[in-house]
Amino acid sequence: MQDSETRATADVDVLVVGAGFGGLQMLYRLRELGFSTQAVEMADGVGGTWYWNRYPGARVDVQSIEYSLSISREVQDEWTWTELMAAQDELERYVNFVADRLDLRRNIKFNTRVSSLTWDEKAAVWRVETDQGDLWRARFVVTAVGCLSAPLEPAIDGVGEFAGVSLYTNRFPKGGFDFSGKRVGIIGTGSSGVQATPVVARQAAHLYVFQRSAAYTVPAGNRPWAAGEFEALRRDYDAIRAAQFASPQGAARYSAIGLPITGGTSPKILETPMEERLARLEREGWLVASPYAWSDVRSDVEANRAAQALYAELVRRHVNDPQTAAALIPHYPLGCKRPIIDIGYFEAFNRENVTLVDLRKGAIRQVKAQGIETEQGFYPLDVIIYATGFDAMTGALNRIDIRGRDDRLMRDAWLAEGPRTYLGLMVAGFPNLFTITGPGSPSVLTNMISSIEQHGQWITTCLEHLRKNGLRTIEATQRAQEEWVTHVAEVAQGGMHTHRSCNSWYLGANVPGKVRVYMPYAGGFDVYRDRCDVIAKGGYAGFVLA
Ligand code: NA7
Repeated sequence: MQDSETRATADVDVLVVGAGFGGLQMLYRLRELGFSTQAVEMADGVGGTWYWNRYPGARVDVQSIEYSLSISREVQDEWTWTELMAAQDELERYVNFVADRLDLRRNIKFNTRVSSLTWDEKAAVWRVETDQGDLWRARFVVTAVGCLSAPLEPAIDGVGEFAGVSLYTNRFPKGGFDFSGKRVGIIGTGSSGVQATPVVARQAAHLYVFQRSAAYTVPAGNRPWAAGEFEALRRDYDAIRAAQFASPQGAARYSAIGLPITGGTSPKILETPMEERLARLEREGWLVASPYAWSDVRSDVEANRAAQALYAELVRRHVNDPQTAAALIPHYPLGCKRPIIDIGYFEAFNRENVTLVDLRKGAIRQVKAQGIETEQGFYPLDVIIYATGFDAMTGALNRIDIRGRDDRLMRDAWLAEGPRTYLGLMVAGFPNLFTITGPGSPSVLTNMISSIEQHGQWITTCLEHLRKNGLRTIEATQRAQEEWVTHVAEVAQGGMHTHRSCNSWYLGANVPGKVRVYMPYAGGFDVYRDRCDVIAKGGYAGFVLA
């Protein structure tokens, strides 16, 4: 008998890294097609994002009915969503239901982190090693590691010195935390901080919100279903899915920001007299401050400023204290960062027990045993919640030692130049390795589930093609990759999201030293999907199949 080092055959056809939505749907598709599979998951349960981010107020920003998998008719028919946009606990229950109903757990190894993936050129297999000492040999690897899954440790001095309780939104304790009677500080006002603030405010003795950049956030418009509403939608699932997969954002009924997209047909704000802008504000409320409410605000700096003024007006109308309201108004372009939707964020600042600490007036110096010291003074605290974000899009991949041809480490090139992929699906020099919602694909600019499923579908079709034709490897060509990287950069230009005054995690700007590259593909999910289909149907142009 040969040992695992010298065995010529692979242990599994496909190894899947991660058991969130992406990993689970991949496992299911592969198993249905008769591929042997193994998934490896860091957590002790399924769910990925919805396993880790169990902070108070965590909720999806797309309608649940579309933020759900279409892979199984049974799952679709048997699961009932209770409200328009599900909260974390419902999403976690759903993803567990999927894993059980489709009997996926038997192929998942939990509490295990993939530490390295090494391409064995001679045997044409990936050697997969984990922190638990496992070694698999897999013909193919599919990474389903998530785009916002590598926590960014707060770059603040003294974090470890705090004598109270430190909590992190991106790995919040199971069972929650009781903030009653506590002086709580929350650092970060991205989506996580904005969602957590009103919920923590209702419990805590006092909540201090430490804000470095103000957020563009609008009310989520979440609600329970009206009687019979969900059942009617469920009967219409086929049409909803079709519309979802054909749309530019992978969402049929609502955009990823929870607001209807009017986009190109909207008027130009700069051609709209002030009285009319304000009249629209009265009629439409926060919708008027969506980057899609006007056709010129996403590309024209002047127009963007005009829309910012409407947003500022809305903030002032919702926040009682004028100084707090002024501090809650962002100083960067609308549409630069990922839009946020909230439930009662601005109203939380009207509570007696909530204080906004505007770090633009004096930054955090350090965390001390008893609280947070800023340039404006000291804040004694019992609990600190860090809502400081992620090393987005590349972080989770770069934390694995991925060695391809010639022992090349994937992160070496990526750390120097930014991510380089072909279609966000494969990387030249790394054969038989697929990256679900990898950088260079629409991913975070879409309903994530649509993107995850589109990649899952494309990858399984590709694997079937290889099997049918007796082919062993597939690899992106260097040339196709370079052309794709150039194209991704081109379509990203011209909007507020790449404007020089914009710093977002899309650009890697939240991670010290990270190369400034706009990582997702901004050309539209529909356009991208067609392109992927054409490439597959045309015999995989830009790939070498051997
Ligand atoms: P985000 O959106 O990256 O937000 C992180 C927040 O933390 C943001 O307001 C940051 O301010 C702030 N931050 C980070 N480091 C610090 C320090 N050192 N001091 C003060 N403030 C800091 O992460 P989220 O978890 O909220 O959301 C991530 C995505 O998940 C979100 O877009 C949704 O798609 C779901 P900054 O803006 O950098 O000035």
